[in-house]
Amino acid sequence: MSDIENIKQEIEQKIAGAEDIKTLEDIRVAALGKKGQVTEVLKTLGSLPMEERIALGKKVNTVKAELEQCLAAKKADLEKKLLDEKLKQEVVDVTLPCRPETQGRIHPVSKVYEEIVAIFAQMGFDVAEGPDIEDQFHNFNALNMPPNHPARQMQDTFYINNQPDKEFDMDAAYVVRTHTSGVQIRTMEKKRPPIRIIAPGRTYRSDYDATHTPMFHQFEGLVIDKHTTLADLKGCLYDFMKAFFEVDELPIRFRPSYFPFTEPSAEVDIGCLKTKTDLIIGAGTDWLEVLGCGMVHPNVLRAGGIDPDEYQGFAFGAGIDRLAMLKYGIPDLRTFFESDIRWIKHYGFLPLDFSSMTSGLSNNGGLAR
Ligand code: 2U9
Repeated sequence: MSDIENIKQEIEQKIAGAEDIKTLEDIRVAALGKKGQVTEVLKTLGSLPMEERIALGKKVNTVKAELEQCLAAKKADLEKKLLDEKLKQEVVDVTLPCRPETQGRIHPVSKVYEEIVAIFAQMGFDVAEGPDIEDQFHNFNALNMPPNHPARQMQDTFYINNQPDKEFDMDAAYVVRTHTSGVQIRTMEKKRPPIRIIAPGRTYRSDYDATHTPMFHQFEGLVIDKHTTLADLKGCLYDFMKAFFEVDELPIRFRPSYFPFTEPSAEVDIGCLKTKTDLIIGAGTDWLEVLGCGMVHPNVLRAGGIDPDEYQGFAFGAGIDRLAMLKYGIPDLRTFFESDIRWIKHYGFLPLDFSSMTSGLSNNGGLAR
C-alpha cells in the first residue's frame, strides 16, 4: 500500500475514535493543516518527475477530499450527540403542578379587567387606551358638557395646573380623567365607523369611603354604525352580564336615567338576594345597579367628527372595582389599594388562572383562599 494510503487509513481511524469536537479539530490540523501529514506529501510533489507528480497529485487531492468529507460527517455526528445530551438535561415536565411555594397573586382588579376584556373580545370589540391626564375638551366639552354645564359638578374633578408660571386658570387646566370617555372621543377622531371598542383604565375623582376611592377603574364601551339601535345595546349588555356573573338565568332591568353624553340613557340593574351577611347574584327579588348606558348623543358624535345624520350608536360604562367587589364578595373598596399582603393572599388569584371564554372565566377554584 502506498504511503498516502497508509496515511489516509491512519487518519480515518483517528477520526473514527474522536470523542469530542476539540479532538476532531486537532486531527484535522495534524492532517490537513499547513504542516499536516497530507500537506507535507503535497510539498514533495515538486521534486518528482512529471508523470509521477501528476499521478500522486491526483491521488493526494482525492485523499484530501475524502478526509474532509469524513471529518465533516464525524463533526455533524458529534454535534448531534452534544445537542441530544443538552436537550436531555434541559427537559421540562410541563405536566408538573405549579410550585407550591408560589407567592405572587393576581389582584382582583386585574382579574376582573382580564375577564371583561375576554368577554368583549369574543364579541368582536377592540381594546382602546388613552392618557390618564386629559384636556378639558376630551374629558368634558366633547361629551356634551360645556363649561358651566351643571353636569361638570356631578364629578369631583382633580384639576392640574399646566401653566405653573401663571395664576391658576380653571378653563385652561388639564384634569386627571374622571372617566375613560376621552378614549372614545379620540377613537372617533382617528377612525371611521364601524367602531366597536371598550376602553378600560384608571379614573380619578375626589371621593373617599367604603365604595369610593380617589383612583378607581372603569371600563366604557362604544359601538357606532349606520343602524345600531337600542335593541343592540340591550342584547350586548345582557350577553355581557350573563357571561361576567356566570349566571345563565340572570334577571336584568333597564331604568331610565340621565347622562349628558347619551340620550336616551339608562341604568342597568341585576336581580339578587341580599341577606345580612350575603349577596347572591341571580336569585331573590332585590336589585343591584351595575352599569350605565345609552344611545350616543348627536352632539357627542359631532364633536368626534362623525355625522349624526349618517351614524348612530350606543355607549356604556361601569366600575371595574365595583364589579370585582360584587363578583368576589369584597366589602370595602379602600382595602383594594392598601397593599396588605394578607389581603391579596385572601382575595387574590393564582398567576396561572387565565381568564378565557373557552377554558373558564373566573376559575373560582383558583381563588387563593
Ligand atoms: C362617548 C359617548 C358616550 C359612556 C357611559 C355611563 C353611561 C356610565 C358610569 C358607570 C359607573 C361611570 O364608573 S362610573 O361612575 N358610567 O354610567 N358611561 S354611558 O358614554 C359615552 C362615553 C364616550 C364618546
